[in-house]
Amino acid sequence: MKISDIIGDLEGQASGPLYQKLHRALRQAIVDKRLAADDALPAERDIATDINVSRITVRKAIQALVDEGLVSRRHGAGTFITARVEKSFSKLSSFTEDMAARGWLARSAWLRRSEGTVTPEESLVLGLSPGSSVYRFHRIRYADDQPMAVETSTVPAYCLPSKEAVGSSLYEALEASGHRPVRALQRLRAVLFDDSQCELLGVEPGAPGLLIERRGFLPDGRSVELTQSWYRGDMYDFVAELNAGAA
Ligand code: 16G
Repeated sequence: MKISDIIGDLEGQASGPLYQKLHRALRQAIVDKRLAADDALPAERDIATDINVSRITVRKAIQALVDEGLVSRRHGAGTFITARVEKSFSKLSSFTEDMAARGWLARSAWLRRSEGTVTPEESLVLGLSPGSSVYRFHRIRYADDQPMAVETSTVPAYCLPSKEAVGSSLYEALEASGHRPVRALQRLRAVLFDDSQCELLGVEPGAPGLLIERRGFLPDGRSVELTQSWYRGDMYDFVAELNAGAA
């Protein structure tokens, strides 16, 4: 594989240091799938000779892709386009933001969007009085055209002006109404998708999934979100930074 055939002429790129131009060009090639998941990048020195830049420039551009999780280095084997999404388990980000960080466009297909009364279980988890109104959102989440997850969220009705306020991003709508969660509790469990989930996600029957339950809180401690996310097990790696001594 010759990188010059894939990214074309760097001079045509917007201004900025050379390594940023190269980084942007490689990033675009990954987003457009001209460089596909699991493809190996040529060695640094070969890229440098091929496109006539220094090895330092190539190294810095690749490091920027590593930092974004778009490529990963496999010891002794080289640098590969990441096939799976590396998702931080300790960052309170939204699906839309996670996808945007990789240059992918998040979209959703609505399965259900409804208003109702809190169930006894939701009432306990969300700390809402029986009879309180909630909105429920049930969506298939896509990255570009790739189905990634199925999600069900319950949000107290006072947190949004209406259920239609949620367009493509729940967190965007919550932020706009001043109710974006600032803290969350999460638990993650391995599951096997049931038949209907497999159909929605376009995966083989019995494919593995990750069920992540998130309870999000407002600064004053009230619960704002109870979400169950079924993420495709073949698409996600969950990563977290651990510090010795931290509580
Ligand atoms: C993520 C969250 C989910 C949240 C959603 C909002 C995890 C495991 N789950 O999928 O709790 O409701 O993002 O995404 O991260 P949105 O703003 O794109 O609708």
